[in-house]
Amino acid sequence: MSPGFRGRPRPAAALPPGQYLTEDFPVLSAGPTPRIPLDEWEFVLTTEEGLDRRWTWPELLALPSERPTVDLHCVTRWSKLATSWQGVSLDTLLADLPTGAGYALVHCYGGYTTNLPLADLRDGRAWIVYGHDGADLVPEHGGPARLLVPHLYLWKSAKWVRGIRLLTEDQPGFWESAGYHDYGDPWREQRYQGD
Ligand SMILES: Nc1nc2c(c(=O)[nH]1)N[C@H]1C(S)=C(S)[C@@H](COP(=O)(O)O)O[C@H]1N2
Ligand SMILES: [Mo]
Repeated sequence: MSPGFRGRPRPAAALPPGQYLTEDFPVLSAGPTPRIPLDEWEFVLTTEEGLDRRWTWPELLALPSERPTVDLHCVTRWSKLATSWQGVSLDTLLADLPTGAGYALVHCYGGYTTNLPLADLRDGRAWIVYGHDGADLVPEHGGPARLLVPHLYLWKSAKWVRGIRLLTEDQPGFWESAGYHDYGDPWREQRYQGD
């Protein structure tokens, strides 16, 4: 048994350019961790016409959930592979919502925002997650619930998510206004504006 050998190595192609693997799960937050009592928690989708669709905490938990296992890629260059989550697909939340919007601006308890095209929230690529590794999602990592959109850099996976506003025009969020890339595809290494 050679030291340090643990099973089959993953192919290098599993990591986007400029990323390294980490086993632990760093916490990156731009401000203090908000604590949201579950009886006050709500998630609101707002269309470009101003139509609201709201879920309380028990209503969110009552929706069909999925258990995605996904790789995370942070713009600070760490990647963590095969992380497991539980939550509700955005396809479920967006179903039958009348919208022609092309963009989404995600809002959080605490004030953080991030933007992405609405299409990137569809087709089984984004979830509102409340479970991680078989337990409730801890506050430091975004509990009670966060957005998980793992095909983009992790700053798009908004912690303590409160709502998503659908927009006809793109509007930059917190890091996007500070020089980070508007889209943030790790495989194309879209870290900063102009990449
Ligand atoms: N509300 C909120 N969401 C956020 C952030 C934040 O500061 N506030 N940081 C983002 C950044 S830059 C990263 S890398 C990830 C970090 O998630 P983690 O702390 O669970 O590793 O959360 C993202 N979501
Ligand atoms: Mo980040």
